[in-house]
Amino acid sequence: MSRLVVVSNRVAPIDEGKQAAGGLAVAVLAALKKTGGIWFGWSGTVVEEESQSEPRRTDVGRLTYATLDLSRRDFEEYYNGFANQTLWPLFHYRVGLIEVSRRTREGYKRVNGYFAEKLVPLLSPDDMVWVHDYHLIPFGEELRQRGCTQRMGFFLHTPFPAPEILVALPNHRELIRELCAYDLVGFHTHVDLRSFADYIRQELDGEVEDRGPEGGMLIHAFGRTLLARAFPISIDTENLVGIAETAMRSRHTQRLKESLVGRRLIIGVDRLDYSKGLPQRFQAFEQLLATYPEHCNRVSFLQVAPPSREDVPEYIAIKRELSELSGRINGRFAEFDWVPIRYLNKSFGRRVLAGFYRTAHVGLVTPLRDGMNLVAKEYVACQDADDPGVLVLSTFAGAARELDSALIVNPFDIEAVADALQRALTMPLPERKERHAAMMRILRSHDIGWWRESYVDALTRAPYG
Ligand code: GDG
Repeated sequence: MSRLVVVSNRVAPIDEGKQAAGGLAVAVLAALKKTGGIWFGWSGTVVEEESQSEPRRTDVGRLTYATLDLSRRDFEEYYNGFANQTLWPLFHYRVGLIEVSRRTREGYKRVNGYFAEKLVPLLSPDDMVWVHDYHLIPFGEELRQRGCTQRMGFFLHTPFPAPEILVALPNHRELIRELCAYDLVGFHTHVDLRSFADYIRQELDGEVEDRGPEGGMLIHAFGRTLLARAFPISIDTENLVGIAETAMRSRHTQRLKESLVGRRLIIGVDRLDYSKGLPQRFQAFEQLLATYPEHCNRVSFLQVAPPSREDVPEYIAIKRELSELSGRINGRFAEFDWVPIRYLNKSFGRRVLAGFYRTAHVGLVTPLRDGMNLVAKEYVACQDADDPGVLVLSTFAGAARELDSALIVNPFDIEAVADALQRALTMPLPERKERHAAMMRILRSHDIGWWRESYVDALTRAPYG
């Protein structure tokens, strides 16, 4: 079996251990352990001098972690700049937020070139290279320009926007040419895949051969042939079911339960990001209390929102907005013995979170756009099958394509989300069980192992030309 080389912006810190690692890190590690290989990317460290050092290597069994530091300039232009102020908002349909600058685009290219330069000496001819996410779109082309002929795949963790959105990016054609340097391009959903195929047809006059729902689409563009396919990412379902059961005995879960004194709980868990629809979610909860006052002093809303990308102005702004909003709503409805919104800017361990999910009667997941949204899947997996909570899920999360037994909402329609909350809080047990069972069937058949294996299998079959 060929060795796997995984390239991602961040390499999950080795000493964080399994507990702290997110779903993706677990999937990547499992794939790497199977085949042996390298996990290559940024160390997470920013240094003052120019980035030119050699990768730092750590061997753990058959697995090598190889990481590079970024200079302050590279961090600003590549990471904060083009990746997070241009591509992230663009791919999440927020054209009004995109920063357009030649400087950051060049910084993005430069860092991808620098990373590729440093990976080349570590590669063997038979390796398979699997590149992750929007930070590293040009990486494959940079490797090819350096003579690499290995099989190369890319997986996009964000949505892929409709062509009408993508063309707002100057040099969008160049970005898609870079994407077409891979042999395999994976998306979360068929909606993303269709947007990519539409771009190829409309903007490039390229050819698209549809091979059916599981077969993906063969793309002929820029003189190359590649396979584009949907691979909906998932969670380690069975493992999480087990964790959630034992988490009910943990001290944190007990404390949460005691603090509710019989009240019901709605939970949201998201990185603090404007794509997650948090202001609209807070307003929907406010609307619930205003329209259905019987829930006052009877329901609490716990929102866990660890800060992220704190150097980017839009993230500073959303943080301020949410503090003000939660303060105002709490001021309007709170009683001396009840605070409606418990808004927390910090993170918790996976086990603690699993206990919180299981305690909550409603999981409220309302992004304005999301590639997949793993929280939705985690919430469902953590429920007690005999008395499950209800998932309220945005139609604009990739997860809504699979979890169609959730209460699907339009997150912009605040009154409708409030009504869905009301329906969730009053849903009879048989309906809750039926919806939960339907979603669990999907999460069991399509777990993170399925995702990893189907992607690696498709990459093994490359090239497609
Ligand atoms: C990107 C795409 C796509 C959150 N708070 C804590 C915590 N988390 C964990 C969750 C979940 C993960 O972080 C977040 O994953 P999401 O999928 O919900 O969202 P993004 O971070 O935006 O991820 C997304 C994903 O990539 C995978 O492809 O689904 O669409 O945007 O696992 O549980 N984990 C812990 N403490 C926290 O406080 N331990």
